[in-house]
Amino acid sequence: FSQSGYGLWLDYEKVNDASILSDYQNQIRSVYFLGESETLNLAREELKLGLNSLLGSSIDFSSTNSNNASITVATFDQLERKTQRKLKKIDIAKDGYYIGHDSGKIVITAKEDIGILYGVFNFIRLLQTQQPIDNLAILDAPKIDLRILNHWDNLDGTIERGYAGKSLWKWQKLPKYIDQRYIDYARANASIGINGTVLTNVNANAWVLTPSYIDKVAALADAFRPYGIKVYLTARFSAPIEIGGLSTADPLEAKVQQWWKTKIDSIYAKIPDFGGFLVKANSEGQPGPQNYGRTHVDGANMMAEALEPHNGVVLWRAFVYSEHDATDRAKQAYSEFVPMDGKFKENVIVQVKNGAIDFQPREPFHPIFGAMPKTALAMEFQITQEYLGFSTHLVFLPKLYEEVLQADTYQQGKGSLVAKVIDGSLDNHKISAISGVSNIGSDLNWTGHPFAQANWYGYGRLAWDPYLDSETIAEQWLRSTYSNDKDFVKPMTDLLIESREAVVNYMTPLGLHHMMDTDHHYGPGPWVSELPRPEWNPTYYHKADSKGIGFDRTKQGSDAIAQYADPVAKKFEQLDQVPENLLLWFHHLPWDYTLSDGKTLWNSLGIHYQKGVDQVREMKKVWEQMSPYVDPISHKEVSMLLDIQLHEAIWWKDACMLYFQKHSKLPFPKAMEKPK
Ligand code: GCW
Repeated sequence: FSQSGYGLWLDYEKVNDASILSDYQNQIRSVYFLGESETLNLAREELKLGLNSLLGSSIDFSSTNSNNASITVATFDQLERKTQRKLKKIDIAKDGYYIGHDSGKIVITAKEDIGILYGVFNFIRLLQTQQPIDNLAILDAPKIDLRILNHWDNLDGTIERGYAGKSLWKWQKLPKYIDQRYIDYARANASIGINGTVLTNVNANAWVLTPSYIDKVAALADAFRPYGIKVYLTARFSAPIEIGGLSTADPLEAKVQQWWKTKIDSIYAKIPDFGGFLVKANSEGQPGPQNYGRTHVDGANMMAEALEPHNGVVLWRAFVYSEHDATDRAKQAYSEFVPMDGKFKENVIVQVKNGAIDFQPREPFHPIFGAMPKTALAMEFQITQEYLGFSTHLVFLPKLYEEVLQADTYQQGKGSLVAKVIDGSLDNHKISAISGVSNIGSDLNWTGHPFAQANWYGYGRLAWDPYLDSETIAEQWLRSTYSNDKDFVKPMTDLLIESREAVVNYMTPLGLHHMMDTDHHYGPGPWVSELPRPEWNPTYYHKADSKGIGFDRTKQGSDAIAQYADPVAKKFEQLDQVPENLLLWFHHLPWDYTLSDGKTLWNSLGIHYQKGVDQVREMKKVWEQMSPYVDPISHKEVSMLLDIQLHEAIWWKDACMLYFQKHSKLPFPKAMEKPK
């Protein structure tokens, strides 16, 4: 499996460092594992597999003999019952676990079965990454309640913005045929703490809500349940018309409300722990409450009311922009949603993309974060690389996620981090959620690019703990997936971390955005200006002309900056304070504008494009050195992908600079390689 990458970060190869191995072998000889349940059985099997493979020996497992077992695994209650002693109270949060030492032996405990599974996976990770285990005291629990993948999978097996093959869901063979892949998928997700999956595209097909599909969804839910994963569906707002025979989907009509209620009850009859709905309404042509003169609140609350008795939630997306307002797309979601703060029911979570435009290589954080304190807000990240070179370019996205999560909204003073909005701690929300648009498909290696696995992994780790740093995540993934050798781990961690800035440099440096070519969003298209909706044209975003470049979002321009809290707005507004990497996001500046390092804007642009190209060249060089640590097939695979990435980084540089030169009429900076 290791050659194909199918085993992801869960290939438990034998520990290759002799002294670490013997240390582990000395400390782990037998396991006392208590309890029986579907989830606990999975945890037991996982631990067996992990220990036997990593230690290269057969470890004794018992559920009766606790004598001298080197590891005890049991829920807290079971532990107390069995040992007949009151244990020191450890405050383990829901879904959390504790790994520690008790009288010199290792204990893995949790309140709930799922916590045991998470604890086991994390214990295995310690061994995989060759951490010391002689003095453990790890109390860990997820900081976000709903840690969800969003699949943009269509019922015909295609995936919108999917670059790793077809959908995993074999609708035609369900419900009776349970593909082994569903199990492997659930296991991988559980290993990083993901606990929810939206099976279908937000551009939804109402058919998934018909009884025969619900049976299929129920079969998937049954397969995922032992791994602690709930299923969700996307609900097409006009479903009452399309599959219900009604003449309207007006959320204030009693018969529409009744239709949803009956529908939802029938889903819960088959799937008692169904998670709820994700809804894209009145966005990019999708139907919604506004078709009937109603608001997002009317629509979301109607569904929420029907889901409430079952503890289901509505994830209502805030990704809206209207063709009727051409001034600044970046302002629209905020303008529409912030006035609705406080009007949504408690089981509605408004799901907001990380930035106000659309999953660009770099965007400032979405101004909605922190600005709707009375509403639970979910983060929506894109794991699939729609605007970042598909599954062809190597880009480590946790670096991007971290930047957004760590951004300070200042909505309640310094320290009002986006992460605190999302985990609910800033505004004391009962429920918190995070979504990642999946990059998973039927490709043997799951994600198209072998390194795109790191983005799935990293998303999961940050969903569990949005305060983790991306370097730690990179290192853990590299160690678990490839090798613990320091000559591999160090340069490759640096490479992963750098890869994000590289893509920004060769695609959209200095705050440029949305310059990708039409529809497919692959490759440069800064010249595109004739699409029917103005905000689909790259020219709308960079506004290059003979005088200069950039989108003026200051008071003199669209004033989008005013949507941020004061200190942030001031920073973005002022040229001497705005971060240079967002300069042209917020300002329109002359070509000869001088940057802080004394270079002109024009020259700096060329230098950034060049830097992106150079960074990819460097990535290639580093990778070439890595062949001792990676199997030859995987090594070659990534080498070929990096070749394409380099070729395309040059394409981006040349295309953009040649196009901008038509406006600036200036010679290319010396440091830039001339287009061929
Ligand atoms: O990023 C854009 C994509 C669409 C997508 C939309 C959305 C699912 O180009 O493919 O539709 O956003 O997020 O709804």
